[in-house]
Amino acid sequence: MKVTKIASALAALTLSAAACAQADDSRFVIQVDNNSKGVVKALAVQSGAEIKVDGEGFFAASFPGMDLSQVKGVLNNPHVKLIEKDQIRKPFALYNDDAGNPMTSQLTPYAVYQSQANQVPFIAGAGMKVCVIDSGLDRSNPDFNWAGITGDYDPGTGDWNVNGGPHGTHVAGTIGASDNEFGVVGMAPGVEMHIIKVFTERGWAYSSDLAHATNLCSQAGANIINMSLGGGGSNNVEANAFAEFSANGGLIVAAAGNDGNSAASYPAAYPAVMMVGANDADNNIAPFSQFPSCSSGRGKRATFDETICVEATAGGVQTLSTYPAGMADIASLSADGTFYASAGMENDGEATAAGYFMGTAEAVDAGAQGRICVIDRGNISFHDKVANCEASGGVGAVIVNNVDGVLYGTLGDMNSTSIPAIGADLADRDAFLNAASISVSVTPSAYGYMSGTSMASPAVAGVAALVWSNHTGVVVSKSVTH
Ligand SMILES: [Ca+2]
Ligand SMILES: [Ca+2]
Repeated sequence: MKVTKIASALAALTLSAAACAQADDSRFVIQVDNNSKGVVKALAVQSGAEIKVDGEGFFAASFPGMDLSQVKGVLNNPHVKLIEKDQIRKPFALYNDDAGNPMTSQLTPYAVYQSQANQVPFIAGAGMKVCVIDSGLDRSNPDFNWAGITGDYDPGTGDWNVNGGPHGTHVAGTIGASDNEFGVVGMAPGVEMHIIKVFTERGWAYSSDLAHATNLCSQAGANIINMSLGGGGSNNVEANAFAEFSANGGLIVAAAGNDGNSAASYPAAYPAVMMVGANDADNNIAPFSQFPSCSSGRGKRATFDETICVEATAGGVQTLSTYPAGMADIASLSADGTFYASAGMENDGEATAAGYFMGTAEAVDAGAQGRICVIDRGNISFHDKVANCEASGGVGAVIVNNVDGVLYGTLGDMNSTSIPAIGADLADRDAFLNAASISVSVTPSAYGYMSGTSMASPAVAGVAALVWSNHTGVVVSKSVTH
């Protein structure tokens, strides 16, 4: 099998994002016969309107500051058939995480849908084993509930199954989190893993550590290695270890790096290691994802070499995965029993109550007593909005974005509030305004979000295990012809 096929299956299409202009509330569509359109357009322009679309039997225009009845007033002409509001139509996000609380139900991360990993069954027992060289694993997370997870004790970093920070646990979940009733699901759910702990939360590793780890991965019978790590400068011993693992039929993937520039990060830049960049849920390449050149040498000696630049990308922006117990906060938001996308801002807690719309919440409002405040973004700080909700007797706050997408924010370092506060998506605003009951919860969780090429690399390692588990007779080689 050509690994490059996996790469091309994963390679993100870059779509240019539609310009995110502020929606115009004063836009109207006017139906009028083509032969009378000029007169009516002139009337519109006379009244201060700006023509936006000149269509077949209609035109659309913006009438600043006017409502529908005012526009009907200024366009009082017998040729006009109908004047109506120009409704806003938005692009949907290409891929989304399932909405809900992973502590109580299983959510499929967007990257799984994006890579179509949910359409292929992982064949357990096909001999796949992914070696995760990272910061160890919190084995207590209920999404690592199968027997085939092993690891090595390291005299420097300690037991592999004691987390050295959340990084390694998050990475491992993206590869293989169990397909059960809660948490998340990995690309190759339940794949055998071997964990090598080369660093802890504030630590780092050396090239020699990685060379040694690669040998341990081989000894453990791994056929895929994931390294969500890197640094500048090549090293001969390290390069040889990866080359040998690859020559023996293994696949090594590593993160491209998060500096958003064209610098090469090792081990990803070694020919024997597949370099993985990050894309977001809309198939755009993440701005932080490094992109070293595929060319080396100059002038006539310049050569093109796909093995020294990004070979695949996968979801690595706001990636939901496993955390060590209680090390993440996760938010959930529902209205009349339906879950909506949300992001926790601050203050652990849970509340269910009738909603109360507070506008932009710039003042205390007795109507919010005992209710969940639904608050529009804008004018004052998130903190002051939540503080006004709480001072009004509100029991929870939902701040709704004023542009597309979930509002990710915090209440700042000087937070004086205590009620759970959550950011929400503008697209869901009407659901909150019309709901009889809203539930908000911000709770310590074993699931949370991280962004980085470190999150993309394990997605590729997991997809490779998934695809390979269905085609065990083939030899995987990074050095195949393209
Ligand atoms: Ca799960
Ligand atoms: Ca490479």
